[in-house]
Amino acid sequence: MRKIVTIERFILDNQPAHARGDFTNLLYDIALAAKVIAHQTTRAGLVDILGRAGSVNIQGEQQMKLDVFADDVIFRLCDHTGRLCVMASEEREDIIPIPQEFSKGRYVLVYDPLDGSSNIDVNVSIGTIFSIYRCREWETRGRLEDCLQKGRDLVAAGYILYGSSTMLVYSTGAGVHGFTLDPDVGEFLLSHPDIMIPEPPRYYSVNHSYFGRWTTGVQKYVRWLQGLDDSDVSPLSERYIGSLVADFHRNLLRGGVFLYPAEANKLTGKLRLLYEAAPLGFLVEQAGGYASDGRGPILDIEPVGLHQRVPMFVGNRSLVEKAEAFIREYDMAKEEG
Ligand code: P6P
Repeated sequence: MRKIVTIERFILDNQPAHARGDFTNLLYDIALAAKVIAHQTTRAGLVDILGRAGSVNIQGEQQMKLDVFADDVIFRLCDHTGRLCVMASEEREDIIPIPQEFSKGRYVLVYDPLDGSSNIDVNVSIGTIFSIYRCREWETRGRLEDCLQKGRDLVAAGYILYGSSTMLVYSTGAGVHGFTLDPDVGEFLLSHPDIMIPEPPRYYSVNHSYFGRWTTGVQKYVRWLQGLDDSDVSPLSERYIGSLVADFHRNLLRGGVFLYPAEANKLTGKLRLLYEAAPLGFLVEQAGGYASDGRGPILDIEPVGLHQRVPMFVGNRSLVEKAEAFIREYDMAKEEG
């Protein structure tokens, strides 16, 4: 029988050289938030927490009761611990300062409290995504600049997937590790150590209904993924749940590519750089994959706004680089005239 390793034990045994109590305890805080949110998501159908909260978030999206709950849990678990200098949530317009009455810390927490929340009331898996940066300047309380950091500067990132089981997957820059929640004892136990995206890839994930809105390069790439037009790719199955964390997780464990390209009326695509693309890009590179906006690494994009969106191609490096090749040949060449 494999040894039983709790996430707390794993974090402590594997904390990076720069980490002191704050960093390690911040990861503990996130694991606790995951347990609290998981407890509600698995009961959402039983308690009055389903459905719309009657409010709209900064994205103009109807807020579901559960994503407001998740946002509140993370904030209330982390605002007073003295580990953070500032927070930013995908559900809120501006940065979230640490209240004056609490001491400030050395880290920044950027999070999407519940991505895919439109799937809540049809019982499809949903997820929380988090990113941890260092504060740029230690002596000042957190500012917007502390949140606007590129993915290459992440010190940790991860997600919680609320599905058939609840999993927490994270990296501090030393590989990607997955933990599965044992609800009976309330512990995340190490179940997927040292995750590497497998070869050959098996899936591609995209919303085909937008085919007519994509550039020529993206259209040709997707047809290539489908094995059409003299494609040389080994056959891939199409899997698209419409819940980013679930689609990403499947491709991470089985090999594949997820893409949400730019569209004629959405030149920057739909997904958010800070809350989705950068943390998942950090994870996939730690797992041997690659994340691109179609022209270059997601992790090298300098954010200019909290809610900045980017096109996203993420998964096996070979598949993502092929997307860049099609875009270079059919879109960028045309742009350069
Ligand atoms: P579409 C959910 O709303 C989300 O932000 C991601 O979780 C998901 O990958 C994407 O949007 C789905 O978008 O346009 O295909 O419905």
